[in-house]
Amino acid sequence: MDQPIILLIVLAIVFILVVALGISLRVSGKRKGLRDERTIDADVTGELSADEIAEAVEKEKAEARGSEVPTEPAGRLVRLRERLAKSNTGLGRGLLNLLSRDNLDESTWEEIEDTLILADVGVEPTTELVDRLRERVKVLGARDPEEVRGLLREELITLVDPTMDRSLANQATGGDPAVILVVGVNGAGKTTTVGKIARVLVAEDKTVLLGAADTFRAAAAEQLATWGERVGVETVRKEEGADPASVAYSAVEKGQQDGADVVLVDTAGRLQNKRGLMDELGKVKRVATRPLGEGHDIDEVLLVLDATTGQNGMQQAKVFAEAVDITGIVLTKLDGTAKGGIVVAVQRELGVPVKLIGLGEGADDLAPFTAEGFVDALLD
Ligand SMILES: Nc1nc2c(ncn2[C@@H]2O[C@H](COP(=O)(O)OP(=O)(O)OP(=O)(O)O)[C@@H](O)[C@H]2O)c(=O)[nH]1
Ligand SMILES: [Mg+2]
Repeated sequence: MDQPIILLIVLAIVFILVVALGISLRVSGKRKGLRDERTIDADVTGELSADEIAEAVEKEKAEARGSEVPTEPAGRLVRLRERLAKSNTGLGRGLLNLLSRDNLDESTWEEIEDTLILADVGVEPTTELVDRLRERVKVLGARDPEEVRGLLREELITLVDPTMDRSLANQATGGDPAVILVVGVNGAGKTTTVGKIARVLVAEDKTVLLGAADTFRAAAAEQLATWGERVGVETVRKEEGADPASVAYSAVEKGQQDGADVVLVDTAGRLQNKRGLMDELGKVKRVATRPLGEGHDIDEVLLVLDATTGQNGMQQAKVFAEAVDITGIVLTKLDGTAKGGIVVAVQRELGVPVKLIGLGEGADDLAPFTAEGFVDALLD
């Protein structure tokens, strides 16, 4: 062979070797970079507990699904309590200021009554509370502000009633999903609340399905489906003007087939008169659980009530309560009002517990209601 050809072949082999070496160095450099990043992550986050690792895995999974990740429940409650405390300073602070006056005379007690009534507590519960508090302050001769605060706390908790069962139907029984119907006047926050509840349930590892039984306008089903996507759950919907009861039926049927834990049914609030409301909600309620057979009635009917609407809202709530048996109340927009007293009034009026409270428009702005937690937030 000619010498130049041999030289060319040698050069080509050297070239290939150099390129191969270059590629392998780059790859190992990238790997090292990744390793370094991971080490930094671990340094920043420190030791991860099993829960934190599980949460991180869930987060990645949810991100892969393209949906948002619910905040961890404990953190959410702390944040919500802060917000509730802020929004209700009017009531709690007002009462504490009045009670810490040197002289608790007749006019001071009247002012205490006025403060409670202005916060929508209702006349009857207010009178009860003030009478009991007056009696106890007198008997105990309590003058120390901390002592008086303690008495007020106890009496407020009694008024809100810590003995009520505020749990929510949240799991399948015998293969049947729990069915929750959400009702209330338009704008109260029904659709938002359905989204928020779904998110809490998803965070608890429950399988959830939404039913868009507000067929009054196409945008309603759209809004619900958007919440569904956000939270990572499916929405059963039909065309605008479809029979709401048939949507509820289909949602529950699918929920049962899919082995869902909970089916949440959103309804329309825009009903012209009481007769129409009774007919429609009554039918939705009856038909929804038909796929589950005899003996499985609806598990929960939640009435969503806007806390800022005061007496007017209470009147509307009564109409809904007459139309359909309510099992729990969701009081929304407590972030926008100092009138937290409506909790007491609405429970009295309807005889059912406030189970959840809405404290903002965000997906995590929903908290379970407890008498102690609520009163402590008022008095914070
Ligand atoms: N600040 C605040 N806003 C809320 C809360 N809950 C709902 N909203 C807002 O209230 C408005 C009405 O909420 P929706 O969920 O659409 O009310 P809806 O009852 O479904 O209304 P219709 O479908 O028209 O009957 C929206 O702008 C919500 O973001 C809450 O707890 N706090
Ligand atoms: Mg709606």
